[in-house]
Amino acid sequence: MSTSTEHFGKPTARLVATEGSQLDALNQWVMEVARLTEPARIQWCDGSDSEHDELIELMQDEGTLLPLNPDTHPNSWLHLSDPDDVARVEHLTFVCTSDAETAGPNNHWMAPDEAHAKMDALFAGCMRGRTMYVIPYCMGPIESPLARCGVEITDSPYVVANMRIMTRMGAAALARIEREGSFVRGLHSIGELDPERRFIMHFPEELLIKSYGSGYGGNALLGKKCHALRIASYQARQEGWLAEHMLIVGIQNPQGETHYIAAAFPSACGKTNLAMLIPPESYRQAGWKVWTVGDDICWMRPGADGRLWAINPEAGYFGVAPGTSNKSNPNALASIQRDTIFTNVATTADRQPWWEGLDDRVPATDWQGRDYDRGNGPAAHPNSRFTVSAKQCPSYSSHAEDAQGVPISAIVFGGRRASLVPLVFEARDWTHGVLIGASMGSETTAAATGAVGVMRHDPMAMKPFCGYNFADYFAHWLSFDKPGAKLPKIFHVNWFRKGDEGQFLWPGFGDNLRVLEWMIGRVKGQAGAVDTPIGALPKADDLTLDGVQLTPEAQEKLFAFEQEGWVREFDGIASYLKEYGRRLPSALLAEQENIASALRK
Ligand code: SAT
Ligand code: MN
Repeated sequence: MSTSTEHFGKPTARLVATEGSQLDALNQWVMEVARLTEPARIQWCDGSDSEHDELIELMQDEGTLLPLNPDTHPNSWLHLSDPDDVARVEHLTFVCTSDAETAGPNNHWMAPDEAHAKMDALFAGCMRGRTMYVIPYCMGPIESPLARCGVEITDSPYVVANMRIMTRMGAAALARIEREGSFVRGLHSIGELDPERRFIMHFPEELLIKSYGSGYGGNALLGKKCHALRIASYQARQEGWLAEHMLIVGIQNPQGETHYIAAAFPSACGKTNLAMLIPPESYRQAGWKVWTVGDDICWMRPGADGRLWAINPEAGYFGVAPGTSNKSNPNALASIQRDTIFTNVATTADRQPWWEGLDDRVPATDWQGRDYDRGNGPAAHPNSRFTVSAKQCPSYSSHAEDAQGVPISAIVFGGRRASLVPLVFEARDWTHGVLIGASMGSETTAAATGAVGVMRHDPMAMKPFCGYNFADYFAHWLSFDKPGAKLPKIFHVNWFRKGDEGQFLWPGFGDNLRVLEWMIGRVKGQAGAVDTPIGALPKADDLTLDGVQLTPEAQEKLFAFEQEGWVREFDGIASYLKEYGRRLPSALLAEQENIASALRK
């Protein structure tokens, strides 16, 4: 394929479709969308360098992409969003299943007919004078049986440039679509970028997404949250696998064994940092190594050996910039020195990208392109991002592209909890682990619009992303515990516990490896722990802590089981789970009740 454009109305010479084939279906859909949106041109994207160069050129001419310093950051660009379009919009995100119960209390629901009518009215004529880009993409290594394909239609060249980094886009994906039974359709337009005319609609029964009025990552790069989590979680339930909001990291010990860990944390809670962790000096000297497989999404399914095998469906990182530094995440920083798209960061006087927490230089312009003025708030938007190919990460795992995925030894759940929740604890068994995931709470972050720092229930960090009723999702999780299964151990962590003065008690970042080491020790039956009603907790001396300075308060609180607080926590968990009514699996309720009564003893 080439990147030349075609005029709407002419037959699509681009694709030679045999009757009844997927490409035929794709062509028909593209034509249908073109009739609705009336673009001036249709461009089939092949993901080539020349196509990319043309798009970059075009966006520079339009002023939507600004060059950064080519000496310090070659091939890197800055995109500044509309100031009202800088995060996911959970209140405008819907799951449109024929029956409201299928979507569940965890989703906003709209009847499919009503949603289609609403969206089609917005899309009518919305691409007049614009180019309509058709992006065939594959989520996951192109040869992997776990991977799934989709096609996004968009009028945003910024979306095309990001999808090229975040997915396997172009000819190979199109060939796989031709081979396969189905693909996910995603229709996107930036529309007028008007928050009053903005909706992100999912039709899981039709494997279809319609997104209008936002150009921001999670709302517009439809392969990411819309496909790889909301639609994929729905498909995964039907097909017996899991689509999760998890990083995947490989921990190689000095004996050369690598254990892969999948960890779920809400957006902007450190998934990218944990996935790219640099071991503390003493660990490095002893021979520990950390390998990054993925930083946001994990698709896993049981293999023939009964273990869970996981792939990262993405090909790049859409990471939070603020706080990323040579100290917090040197691998991320090394990754983004070239060929990177920055969104809503600040710049220095010599046009280098800059954000709070990077270093102590003073920026020249802020995320709205204004001269920097302290009085206007942070220079970089708190949810400013970098988009970069996974391959640029120095710790990128040589197994990240393995078609069968990597075997998972441990699953970790975690949130931001200033109080009560200890550094780490382990589930007694799978059912208990599922309850731990279902009971997760976390303080909200800038990744979604709305208040920051508010505690909310966020089961498995999937509250914004599960494409169906959480009650059915928990039942699906429980169903993996069957004869022959060799399931990973499940843990809960809290890197964000605070002391009485409001300071973080745990150093986090590289030192989190100490906790992962304990988990691997537990997996191998070697590390110690104390049983409590909430699970098995390490004592401070079950972890390797030489080299970290913990205050007496930290020593105490990070490893403490605070019975009274947990009684109250479990009351909260009980009322939260009751929202799911009779659909909630009885095994989960029984587990919750058993622990609640053990806590009262
Ligand atoms: O905006 S995204 O959904 O892509 C990133 C995130 O919030 O996790
Ligand atoms: Mn995420």
